[in-house]
Amino acid sequence: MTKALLLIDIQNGFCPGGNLPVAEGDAVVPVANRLMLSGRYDFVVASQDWHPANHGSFASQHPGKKPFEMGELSGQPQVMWPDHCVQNTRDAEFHPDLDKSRIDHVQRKGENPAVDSYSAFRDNDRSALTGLSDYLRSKNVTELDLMGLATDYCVRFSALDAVDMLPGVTVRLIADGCRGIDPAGVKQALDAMADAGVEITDSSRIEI
Ligand code: VGL
Ligand code: ZN
Repeated sequence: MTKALLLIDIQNGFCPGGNLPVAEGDAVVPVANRLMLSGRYDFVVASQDWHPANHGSFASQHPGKKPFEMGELSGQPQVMWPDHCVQNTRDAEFHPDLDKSRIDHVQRKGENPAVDSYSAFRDNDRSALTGLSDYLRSKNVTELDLMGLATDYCVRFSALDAVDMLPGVTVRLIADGCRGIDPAGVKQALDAMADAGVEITDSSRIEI
């Protein structure tokens, strides 16, 4: 068995004080640190939302649009986000208390201004891959535990892609290591992940 931990977007931008703050987003940091230190994992991967300043998911790029309204990007429906996680800004950095020394691989995403990338595996239009599935396959990962921010967007899309793109790999969601943007969206996300075959668990029930 080869186990990997996938930490989704534990960045300043999604924590209190950031540009797209998730309520209690910083509460996932100690959970991540504890799991990384546990010795359970052979590999730790952290994804990083890494947008150019003109990213098309930003309301600022669409005259007349306000953050959190629906809009369009390259002809597809797109939530209009506040500017967030712009490359080389503090907002895009990992939370300062996250133990970076335990991260083996950083997977950046969301660099193409014309498409959003909630999933750490591929863009929302499913055309371009980030390379994460190849990385995990090259390490012969058989169990993938994931957690992070935000439950209803990047965690959800990453978990569903993990099931879809890594057949035979056991995918687990560590629920107490996640926080979401919208409570109704979080419930839908948990249902969708469970329906797809993701095991929903939490850090206290994970075998170290
Ligand atoms: C995310 C919205 C926009 C996330 C990223 O990490 O969940 N959400 N970009
Ligand atoms: Zn983003």
